[in-house]
Amino acid sequence: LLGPIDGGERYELTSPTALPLAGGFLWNRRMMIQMTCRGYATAQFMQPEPAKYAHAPNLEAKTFMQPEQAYYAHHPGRFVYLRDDDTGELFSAPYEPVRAKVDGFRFITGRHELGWVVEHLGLRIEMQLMLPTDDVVELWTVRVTNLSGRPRRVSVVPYFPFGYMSWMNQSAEYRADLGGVVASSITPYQKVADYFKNQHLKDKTYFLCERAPDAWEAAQAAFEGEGGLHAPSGLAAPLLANGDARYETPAAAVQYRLALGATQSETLRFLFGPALDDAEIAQVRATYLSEAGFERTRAAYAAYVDSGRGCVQIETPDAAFDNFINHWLPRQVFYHGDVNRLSTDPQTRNYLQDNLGMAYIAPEVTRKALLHALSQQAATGAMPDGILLVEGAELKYINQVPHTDHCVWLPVCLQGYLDETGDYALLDVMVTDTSGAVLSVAERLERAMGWLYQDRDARGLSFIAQGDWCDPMNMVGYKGKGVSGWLTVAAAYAMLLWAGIAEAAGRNEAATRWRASSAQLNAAANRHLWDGAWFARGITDNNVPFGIQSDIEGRIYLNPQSWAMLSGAASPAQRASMLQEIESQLETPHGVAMFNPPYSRMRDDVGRVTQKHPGSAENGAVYNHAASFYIFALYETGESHRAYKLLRQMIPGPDEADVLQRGQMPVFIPNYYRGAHKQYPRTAGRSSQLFNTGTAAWAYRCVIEGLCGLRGCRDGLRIEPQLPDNWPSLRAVRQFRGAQVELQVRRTGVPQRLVRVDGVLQAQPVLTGLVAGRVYKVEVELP
Ligand code: CEZ
Repeated sequence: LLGPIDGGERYELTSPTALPLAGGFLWNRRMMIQMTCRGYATAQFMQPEPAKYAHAPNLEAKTFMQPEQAYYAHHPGRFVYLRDDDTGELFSAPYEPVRAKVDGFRFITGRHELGWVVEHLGLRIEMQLMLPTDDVVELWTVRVTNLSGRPRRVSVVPYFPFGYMSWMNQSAEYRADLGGVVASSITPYQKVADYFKNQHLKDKTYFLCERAPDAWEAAQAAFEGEGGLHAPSGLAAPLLANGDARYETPAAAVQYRLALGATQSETLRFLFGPALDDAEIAQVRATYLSEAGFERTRAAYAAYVDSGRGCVQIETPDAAFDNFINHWLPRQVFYHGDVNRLSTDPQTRNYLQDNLGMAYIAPEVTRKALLHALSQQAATGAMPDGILLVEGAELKYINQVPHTDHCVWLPVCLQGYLDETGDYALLDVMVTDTSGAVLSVAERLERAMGWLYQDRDARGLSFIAQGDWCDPMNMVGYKGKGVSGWLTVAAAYAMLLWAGIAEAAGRNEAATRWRASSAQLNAAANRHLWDGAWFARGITDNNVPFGIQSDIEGRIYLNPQSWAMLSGAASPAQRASMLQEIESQLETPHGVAMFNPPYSRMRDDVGRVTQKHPGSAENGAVYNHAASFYIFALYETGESHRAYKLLRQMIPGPDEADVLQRGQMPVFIPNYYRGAHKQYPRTAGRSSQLFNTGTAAWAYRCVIEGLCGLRGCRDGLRIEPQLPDNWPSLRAVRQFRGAQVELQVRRTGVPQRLVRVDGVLQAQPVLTGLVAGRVYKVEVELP
C-alpha cells in the first residue's frame, strides 16, 4: 500500500481509495501547492497577499490554510482524461474525476516533485508536477505509453478547471498566439480606491501547451455538459468543440488525438499559473515550456529544496524513522523558515518558532528574523501579534485578537540560535523600531522580559487577555482579569532562558535578576495553580480555575505540565505525578492529547476552543505542537524512553493499520491527529493533513539535541545522547559550526556514560575548540 522508494527520497502509495485525502506538497518562494493522491489541488501564491489562480466553483471565503479540507467533485484539481477512440472507453488520471477502477495506481511524493503512474485499458499514463524556485507556475509532464502491444488510437485530454474567478468579469479562450487556454477576470471590488490597488493583480490564469492540441473547450459547463464530470458530454463527441467562455465559468480542456504504435510513448508538457497580461504569459512560455526548460527547472528546484537539507543524518534501529528525519522533516522545517507559511503577517509566535527551526538549516536567516521581529517591538517591551514582512501588509484574521504570549518566544528562538552558532555578538546589535528608538538586542530582550514580568495580576499570574499560545482560548480573560497557567510558567521559562543567555554573555547582574523573577513566577504558579497532581490551565475572569481535577471536560492540559517542567516550577515529586497523570489521562495510540476530555459544549468562560468539534484541533486533539513541547521537556529532564515513544507517534506508521487510521503519508507532521479516542474511536488518529505547524521546528530540535544529544553551547558542542531503552546503538553525522561531527553511540553496559573524541576519553561531555572544516569522531558508550 505504502512505502519508501529510492532510499526514502520518495514515498509511494498504491491505492487511490485507501487514504483518499493523503497527498504531498511543493512550494517555492512565491507559491505553494498541496495535492491529494486523487488529483485535487489547493494552491496559492503571493502578490504579495495570498491569492488563488484556480478557484472553487462558486464564491469562496478567503481564509488561512484549513485542516481537514473537504474535497468534492468540482474541487480545483489537475486531471487528465484518457479515451480509447475506437471503443469510447474512458478513465482519468490520477483518479478523479472518473474514479474508474484502474489496473494500476502509484502516487509518488518526492522531495522535489509529485508524480503519478496510472495503468488502465492497456495504457500507462504518467503525470508529474514540478515547480520552479522563484516563479509562480506549475510545470506538468504527461506521458502516455501504449502497453497493449497493438496500435491504438487514443485521446489525451488534460482538464484543468479555473473555477469561479469573479462575479464582475470572467472569460476564457484558446489563444493560438500564446499556445494555450487563457482565462481572464477582474478581481471584484466596489471601492474606487481598490481599483488603483488591484491594478497589479494577476487576474489571468493560463494553461499553456508545448504542442498545439487538436481541439479544446474553455467553458466548464460546455465540457461537462449533461454527462457529469465522470463522463463529460464534451468527450462524447470525437472532438471537443473549440468553445470559449463568455462570462461563464472557465476551464482548460485540451484534446490530443494520438495514434500510438504497439509500444509507443508520447510526452506532453504544460504550464499552469497566474499572469498579469499576455506579455507575462509569453515570457513564462519562453522561459519554461520546453524539455530543456523543464530539465533546467528540475535541477534548480532540487538544489533549492536541498539547500534546506538540515544539519543531521541519523542511522538508528528504526529505518522508517531515519527516513523521515533524514529526508522529510528538515524539508518541512525549511518550508516554514524560508517562506513563513506564505503569509505577509505571520503570527509572532509562529514567526519566531519557524525561525527557531531555521537555526538548524540556515542560522543567518534566524538572525535576520530575530532582528526583524525586534524592530517591531513596542516601547512597552510588548511584541505585536504578527510580524509584518512586506511594505503595506496589515495584521489580519487572528492577528487582530490580543494574545499575551508573544514575548515568550524571543528567548526561545534566541537560545536555539545561540546554541547553534555561538554568535553572542548578536546581543549587542542595535535595532531601530518603528518609533525610531534604537536599542540593542539585549536591551530589547530585557524589555520583553520586563513586559512579561509586569503583565500579571496581584497573585503574580500572567494575564491571558484573548489568548496565549492557544489562539481559540479567547474568553478566559477577555474581561481583563483571567490568567493563564501555561503562560505563567512559560514566562518563567523565558526569563530563565534569558538569564542563562545573559550569564553566558557575562551579564551577571541581569542573570541574577531574571533568575529571581523566574522563581517568583514559579512560586505563584505553585501557590495558585498546583491542583494536587498537576498544574491548572488557568483561572477565568470570574476567578474559576480550570484544567483541574473537578472538571469533567478539559480536566488536564498538557502545556502547563510541559512548561512547568522546563521552568523548574515542578519539583521532582511533582514531575513524577504529572508524568503519571499524563500517561493515564492524555496518552492515546496516536500520540499525547493536548488536553482531555475534549469539551462537548461551549464553555463561555474558556472560549471558542470548546466549540471546535471534540477531538479536532485545539479541542483535545493530539495537537502535535503541544506534544512537541512535551517531548522537548521530556528530553530536558532525561525521560529518554517516553520522549522517543511520543516522537515516533508523530509520524504515521510504520504498520499499515496505523497508516490507514491516520490517512496520511509519512512525509510531513500534520498540525494534529484527531483525539477523543474514547468518545469517537472511528475518527481518532485521523490526520488534519495540514503541514503548517510549529511542530516541525521542535521535533527537529528534539531529534538533534535530545535523541542525538548534540546541542551547542557557548564553548562548543555538548554530547549527551538519549536513546530509548531498547536501542542498542545510534549513528549520526552532524554539521556544526562548519565542522562535521560523526557520532557513534553504543550501549555497552558501562557503569556510566563514556565519551571519546578522536579516541580520547573526555572528562566533560563537551567538544570544545572546534575547528571549522574538521571532522570529529565521537564515540559514546552508554550503560
Ligand atoms: O493556528 C495555530 C496558530 O497558528 O494554532 C496554534 C497557535 O499556537 C498557532 O500560533 C494553537 O492555537 O482557531 C484558531 O484560530 C486556530 O488556532 C488556528 O489559528 C490554528 C490553525 O490550526 C492554523 O494552523
